[in-house]
Amino acid sequence: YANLSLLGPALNKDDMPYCPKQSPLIGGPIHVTFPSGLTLAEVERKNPLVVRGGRYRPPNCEARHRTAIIIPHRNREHHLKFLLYYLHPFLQRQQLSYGIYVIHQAGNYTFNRAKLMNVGFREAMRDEDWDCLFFHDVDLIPEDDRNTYVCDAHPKHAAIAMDKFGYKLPYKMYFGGVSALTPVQYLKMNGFPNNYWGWGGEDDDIGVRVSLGGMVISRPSLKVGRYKMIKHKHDKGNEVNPKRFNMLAKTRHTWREDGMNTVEYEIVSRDYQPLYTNITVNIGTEA
Ligand code: UDH
Repeated sequence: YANLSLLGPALNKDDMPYCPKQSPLIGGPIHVTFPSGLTLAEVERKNPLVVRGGRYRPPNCEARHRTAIIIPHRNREHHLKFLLYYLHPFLQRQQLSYGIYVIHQAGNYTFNRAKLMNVGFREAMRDEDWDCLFFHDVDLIPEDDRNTYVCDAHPKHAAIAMDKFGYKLPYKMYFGGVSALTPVQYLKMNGFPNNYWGWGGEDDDIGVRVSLGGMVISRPSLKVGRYKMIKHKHDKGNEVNPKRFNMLAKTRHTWREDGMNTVEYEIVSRDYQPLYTNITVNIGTEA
């Protein structure tokens, strides 16, 4: 019998060809609805190739991009379920290697979205050398497959067209909802601010940091960067921050002293759920 080794080595992961530059699985607009009775078990069943901690690699090709999704979270399990329901298949159609991180603020103290993002950045980078991080509100569902979750040459604001703003950019410097930065871009602007407690201002501070870091905002087209927001009321524990305008006026003096270089926190737990890595963190209280 012929020596089987003459047929060459069996195909293993390292022999896989790179995925095509443009995924053939990408479609166009996504019709977003919120099916009642949806469960996380159902989402798991629909995503059999997602492994522990919400990680995925394309099965038949080597991904060209490694993207981490960072979701700041507290008390929005209902939204998280819908986001995971849409996001997993969406990222798989884009043939990305990806991981989803939910950064859960422990306790009942005032919410701090931007600081949770800094935690997410550090904790995700501990795991893997991600080449792009998507900072993603839990209640925003992408509505077009062509909104690729990869980074650009400059920090990207992906949620340019949200339904709640009539699918238009509300103002030129808006940087809220969903944004994407490479680790180098993130560190160039010293990450996000740690001192915005409560609702508002932090996203504008981040937008200002982009230009203070010597960069500009990159955006997809209005046609592609569309998002549907899951309707909700203001959360308890995330009251409007009355100091936000005063703080914003000072960003150019404070950004070097407050951000990724000063973030302090205590990990309460890191657990690997089937559809995401949950990091529960104590981020302290306002100074
Ligand atoms: N978040 C939580 N839990 C909270 C507060 C905020 O998980 O208690 C996260 C979540 O990812 C959310 C993000 O922080 O998507 C931003 O907070 P937000 O949704 O409150 O901010 P947004 O500006 O909504 O999207 C404002 C409230 C809308 C009230 C409109 C009433 N008509």
